[in-house]
Amino acid sequence: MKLTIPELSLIILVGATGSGKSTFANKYFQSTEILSSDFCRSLVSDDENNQAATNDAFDVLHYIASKRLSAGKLTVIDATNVQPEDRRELIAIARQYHFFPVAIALNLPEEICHARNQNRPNRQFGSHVVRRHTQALRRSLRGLQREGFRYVYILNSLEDIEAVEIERQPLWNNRKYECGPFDIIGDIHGCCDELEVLLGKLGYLYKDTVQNADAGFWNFPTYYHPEGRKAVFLGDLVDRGTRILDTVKLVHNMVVTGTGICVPGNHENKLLRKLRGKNVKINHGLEQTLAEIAALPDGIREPFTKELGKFLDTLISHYVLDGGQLVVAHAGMKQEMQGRGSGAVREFALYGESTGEIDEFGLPVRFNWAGEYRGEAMVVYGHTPVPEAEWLNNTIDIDTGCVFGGKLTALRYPEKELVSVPAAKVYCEPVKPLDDCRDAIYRVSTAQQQLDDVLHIEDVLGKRIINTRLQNNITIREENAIAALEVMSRFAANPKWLIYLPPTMSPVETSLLTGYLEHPQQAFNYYQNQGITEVVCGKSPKIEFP
Ligand SMILES: [Mn+2]
Repeated sequence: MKLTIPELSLIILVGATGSGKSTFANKYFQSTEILSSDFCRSLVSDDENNQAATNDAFDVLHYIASKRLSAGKLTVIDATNVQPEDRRELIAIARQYHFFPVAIALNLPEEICHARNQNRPNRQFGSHVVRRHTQALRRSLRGLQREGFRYVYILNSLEDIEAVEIERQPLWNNRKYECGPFDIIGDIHGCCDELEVLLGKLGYLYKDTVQNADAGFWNFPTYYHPEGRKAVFLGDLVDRGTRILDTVKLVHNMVVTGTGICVPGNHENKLLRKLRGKNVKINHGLEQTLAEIAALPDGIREPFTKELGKFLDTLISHYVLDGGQLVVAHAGMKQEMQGRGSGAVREFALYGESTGEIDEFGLPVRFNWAGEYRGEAMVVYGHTPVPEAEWLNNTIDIDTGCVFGGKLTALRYPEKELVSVPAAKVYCEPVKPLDDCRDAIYRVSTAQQQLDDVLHIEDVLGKRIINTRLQNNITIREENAIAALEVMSRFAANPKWLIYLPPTMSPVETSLLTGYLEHPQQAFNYYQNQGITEVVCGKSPKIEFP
C-alpha cells in the first residue's frame, strides 16, 4: 500500500499501546523526524512509562513539534492519539505552521497488541488498557477526516502495515529547480495590446498557433524567448479590459508550451466560482469577462467555458523558485507561509492581508506585510495598483495599474530591471486615484526610506548576527544590544542614521583620584594609549541621568 505524504506534513500515528507505532515510525522515517511521547516522558522524569509525567511530556512534545514545523521539517508523532482531544492540539499546531495534518491509524486486533505488551518489560498492565485504547481508536476512525486531517490512512492488518510504502510528495508550489531567468509581469486585466508590446520589448517572439492541432479555442499565438527566459504572470489576467479572453489564451499557451508560469489572482478565483455556478456579485469588471464569453459563437461558448474553468483550476496559489530565492504570488507572501500549503496560504496569496477595515474609497485597508518582511527570498507580487514599482525589504509590487491608465510592468530576474509599457488609455476609472496626492507628499523619499525612519524594536533586541559587506558576520550579544539601545535612547536621533558614535560613547578609564568617577587626566591618558593624537573638546549639553 502506497501512502502519499506531502513533504510538509505533521504525521499523527493513531493506535493502541502495543500496536507497533514505534516500530512503524522507525521503519519508515528518520529517527530525528519522530517525536515519541514515551521518549518525552523519559526526558522529563527518567521513566518512559511514568504516566504522572504525561502532561509535562506532551508540553515538551508539542514544543519540539512547533519548532520543527516552524523550520519546515516533516514530523511524526508517535503517541497513542486515540482520543479526539489528543489529536485536536496536534492538528492546531499543524495549521499554525501551514502543514498538512496526516493521520496513519494502526487498527490491529486487541489480542495482538495485548500479546506484544506481555512480552515487554514495564508493559505488564492489564488487558483493559488495550481494550480501552482499541475501542477509542475504532470510535475515531470514521471521523478523522472531519477532525481536519487532510489525508487519513487506516492500516487494518499486520500485512497492511508490512506492505506500506511511503512516498513523499513535494508541494505543488515547490519549483525551486526552476532558476530562470524570468520576466515577471504584473496585473494585466485584459490589456492584451500592452502585454503583446511588453513581451516584444522583453525580447519574446511569437509563434502563430499552438503546436497542438486540437488547440480549439486556445488557437492563438504563443510566445517564447530565444534565450530560454520564462514569463511569470502574477494573476488578475481577467476583468475590466477590452481583450480579456485573448490575454487568457496567450498566457495559457505560454504555460502549456513551457515558456510561461502563472499564479491566480483574486479575479481568476472569482471568475472560476462564477463558472462553477456559484452566486457571485457581477462587479469589478467581471461583467466585461462575462460579456466576452457571451459574445462567443454558440457552438464554442460551452466547451470554451469548460476549458477556461479547467485552466483556472490548475493554477497554484504561489511558487517558490530559484532554489528558494524567489517567491511569486498575486498579493504577496509572508515568510512563514512561503512554500507551505493551506487554505490560509492560498487566501493570503490571492487577497493579501487586510485589517478588516474599509477606507474612504470603500477598499479594504491592508496590513503592510511587506514593511514587516524580513525574509531572505525576494517576493514579487501585484494586486495593489501603485504609480511606480518600488522595492521594500526585498519585496516589490509591480502592479502599476495598466487597466487604470498606468502602465504594464515587468521585473527582469535576476537582473532586477523594470521594463514598462504605458497604457494606451484608461480602460477603467480607478475607485481610488492611482496617484493619490496625499502619497505624492511623501514621494520625495522612497518607501524604504519612509519605513527605515522608524526603528523596529524587534530588529535590535536580543542576540543579533549581522552580515556585513566588509567583515562577514558580526555577533552582537544580547546584553550589549540592550546597553547600546539604552544609551542611544538618550539621543533624539535614530541610531541607524548616526555615522559615528558621539564622544560620550567612548568610555574612558575610571579615575584613580578619590571622589572622581572620571577625570580629564585619565581620559587623556586613555586616549593617548589608544593611539589618538588629537582630541577635540567641547561643552556637551547637560544630560540628566535618571
Ligand atoms: Mn488582485
